[in-house]
Amino acid sequence: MFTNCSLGHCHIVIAVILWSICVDSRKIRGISLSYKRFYRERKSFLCIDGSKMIPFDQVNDDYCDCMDGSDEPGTAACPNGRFYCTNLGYRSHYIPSSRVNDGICDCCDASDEYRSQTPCQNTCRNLGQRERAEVEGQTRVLGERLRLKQLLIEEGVLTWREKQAQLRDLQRVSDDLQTQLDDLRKEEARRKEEADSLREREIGARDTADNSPTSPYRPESPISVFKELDSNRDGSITVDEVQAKLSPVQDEEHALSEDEAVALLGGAHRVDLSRFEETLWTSLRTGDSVTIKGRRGVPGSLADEDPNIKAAVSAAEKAAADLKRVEDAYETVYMEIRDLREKLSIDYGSEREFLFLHDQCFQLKVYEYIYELCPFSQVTQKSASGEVVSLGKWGSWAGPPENPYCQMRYESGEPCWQGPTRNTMVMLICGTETALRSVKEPSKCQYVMELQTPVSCQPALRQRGIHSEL
Ligand code: MAN
Repeated sequence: MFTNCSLGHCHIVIAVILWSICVDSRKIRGISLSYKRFYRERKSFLCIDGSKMIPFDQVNDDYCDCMDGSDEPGTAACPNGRFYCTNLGYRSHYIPSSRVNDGICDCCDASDEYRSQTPCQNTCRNLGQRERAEVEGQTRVLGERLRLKQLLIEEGVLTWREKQAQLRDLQRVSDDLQTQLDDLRKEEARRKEEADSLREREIGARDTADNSPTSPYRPESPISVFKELDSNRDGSITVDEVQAKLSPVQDEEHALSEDEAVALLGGAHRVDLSRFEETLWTSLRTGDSVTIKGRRGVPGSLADEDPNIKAAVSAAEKAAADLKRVEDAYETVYMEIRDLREKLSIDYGSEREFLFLHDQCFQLKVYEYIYELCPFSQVTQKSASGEVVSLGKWGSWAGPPENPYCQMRYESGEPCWQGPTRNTMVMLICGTETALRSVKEPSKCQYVMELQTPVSCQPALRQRGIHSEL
């Protein structure tokens, strides 16, 4: 370029180049687009803080004139100056102007080292591309997580609806059972009444039978029983005869002891008919302590003989068995309803996202413990010996007011030895899978868990602004 020029011409050309570099470096370096309006080439420059007016050629002249450093944006002259890296293709930012031409590349567009020996490369494009690819990757992952979140919400809502329907059905079943139960209770009362009146009738019939030798339902008389027990026909009943012929009502196999036999004979070892009627006969008639071996029913009762009484007794027994069966069934259903109600009455807040967590438990082994989190229910810690300790029962959502659903509190667990009651805070974090990720015990018996789930992902990924153009 200079080969053909005269020395005078060369001087002029060099001077023009140096001047243009100088003007260039003074006017535009280190200033953002929005600040350009303060640096219009006029005769004078007003420091941006308004403190001083200086001739424009003192801007970027490597001498600090303004208190706020605004006259030297492109040089290191002012201690508080700042240099704007435009970084086209990546992110713009300011650096302290002391770093201008310090031999270190700070701006990716190399603009801060315009007069240094360090050969800085413009790497903004590459950096921008890399970051954009990274953000795109993150956006893709987030998109996938949000899709999963949607599926889980739908699944949860579906389950919730099913449970509601189940609850309504169970309510109907329970109402029906209640009606049945009421009917059965009435029936039972009726049968009891009937049994009582049958009993009365039995007593009446016995009295009649006693007075009428022709009655078809004549009950056994004390004489006939006396004769039956008096095996050797010596006109008295002895302890041996009692032990041989009688047994306890509850256990026919069991023999009566001598003392028991003596007690039945009113303290005697032998009784005649009249003593028999006052002692053993009375015991046999009540039928609740001893009976004649191999004999059904109470001696002297009509129950074994009168078909009406027999029918009444077995009807009453059947009614009682039916009642018991229905009552058991009712109890089971009632418990089911109660459990379901309890679960459904859990306050999920306005968020239905978390319904799918219902009825699920998550485990994580940390050192010797296996921790288990059953959301909306409880947290436990199982030690190597198999002992299970409660780390808290579901309490409430505990996140900050702007996002209460990012933390769960489980409280009132097992009391800690010489310490507080065990409590657990569960932090919900965004991730592809739903799993327990960590358990810590930052202070004694106070636990912190991380539950990862797509349901905690939020649509807005906070992206740092990358611009490809000014
Ligand atoms: C058990 C565990 C621990 C807890 C101690 C406190 O070993 O529940 O997590 O720190 O008790 O005594």
